[in-house]
Amino acid sequence: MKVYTQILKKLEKEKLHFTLLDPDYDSAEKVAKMAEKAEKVGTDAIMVGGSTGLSLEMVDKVVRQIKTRCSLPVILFPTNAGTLSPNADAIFFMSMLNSSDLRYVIGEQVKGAPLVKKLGIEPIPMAYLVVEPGMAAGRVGKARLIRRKVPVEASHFALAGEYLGMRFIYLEAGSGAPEPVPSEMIKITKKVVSVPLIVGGGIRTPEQAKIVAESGADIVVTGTVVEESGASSSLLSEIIRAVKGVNINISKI
Ligand code: 1GP
Repeated sequence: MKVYTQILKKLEKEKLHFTLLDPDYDSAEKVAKMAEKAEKVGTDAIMVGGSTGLSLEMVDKVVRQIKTRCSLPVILFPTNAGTLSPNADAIFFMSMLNSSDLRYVIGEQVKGAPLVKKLGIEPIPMAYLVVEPGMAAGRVGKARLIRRKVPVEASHFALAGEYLGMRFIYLEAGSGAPEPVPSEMIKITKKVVSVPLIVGGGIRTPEQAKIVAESGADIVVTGTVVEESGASSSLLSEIIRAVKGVNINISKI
């Protein structure tokens, strides 16, 4: 079954949690062990990506290692067309709609599309929207950051993404952001879009994960918390429990 179909099927039953792993972190073996732990505590997919300093070799090595230890779908979360591992199950074929640089809106996508076809990786179209503070993703992608105080901006971008045919909308505060995407922004965005909403960046506690899910995120992404907690997976386990404890209909009421 295609990764996209698997995700939609799971979303009929519960909210999901994806773990983002940065191939730049230490060794491929270590990253693969994190994926293994994340799977054990109930994460639903592994995303592989990072904003800076990645090579195809690093990404591919990490993807291959992860596949030996973990049976979850591995989805590429790329910054550019140069890091497309043929061993990944799928790729978030994303456009940063609020970038001021065409390269991140359509340039890298034009370079990457023939490669994705040739390698046979499943592309999952996604609108990627970077919210203040944006962190490295905002800087590298030259984002015109969506202002935290103007939540409606996010919903307009999201709706445009949906009308352009994107299958997912990703609201991103940036990896390591001091705070997650504001709750009000998630609520307003969820109200207008009908495709699944992914929210990530700055989620470090089960309480924050719960608020993000209750506000309307269908999929919650955490990265830093997994990398920082190293050997311990109890915090991740609590975060996942908090996400899955939120009723899928809560934001439809
Ligand atoms: C970044 O949203 C992800 O793209 C994860 O962010 O590292 O802050 O969890 P964190």
